[in-house]
Amino acid sequence: MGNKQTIFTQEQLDAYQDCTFFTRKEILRLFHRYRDLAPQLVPLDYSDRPAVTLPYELIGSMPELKDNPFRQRIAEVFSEHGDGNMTLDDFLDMFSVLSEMAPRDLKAYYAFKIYDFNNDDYICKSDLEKTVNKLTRNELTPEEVSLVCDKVIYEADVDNDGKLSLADFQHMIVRAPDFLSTFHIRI
Ligand SMILES: [Ca+2]
Ligand SMILES: [Ca+2]
Repeated sequence: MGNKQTIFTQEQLDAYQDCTFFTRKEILRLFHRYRDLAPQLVPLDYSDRPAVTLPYELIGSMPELKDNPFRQRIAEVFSEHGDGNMTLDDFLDMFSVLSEMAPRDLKAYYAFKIYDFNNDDYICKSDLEKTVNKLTRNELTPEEVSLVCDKVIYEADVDNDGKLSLADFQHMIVRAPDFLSTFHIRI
């Protein structure tokens, strides 16, 4: 009997490599980060795809996320059921998009979803107010936040419907890259 430990099958590792920006080594390292959050829940053998989901509270307390004002939204957007609880696949997806290897357009796509707090596929003024409050860590007065949001919408709302579509948003972040600044995480 060999004593070589198998966490993933070769096919699983190939698939993870194909759908993330990670190397095999990084995928295995992230698996162990995930497992270390709850060793009693996460088996060391994933070859039969166990149906394990870790609660948001564990994910959001990771050092890479705990100071990120968007951590809960990030976890919600990447979790399969939108509740912030994550399978290993959700977890790998999340860190892949947040990694420095992910292209800006992909980050922008997810940033848009994260800032769309009410999930209606638009960033309206109230979504933007929540976003600006978090980005500025509540250091602006409500009046200042409102002014910033009006200005952003005025400049970015190309089709003039009073809210930002994904296309409006993609235009905007070319000029306001701060809106992507919380989406770079080195793990
Ligand atoms: Ca919205
Ligand atoms: Ca618009």
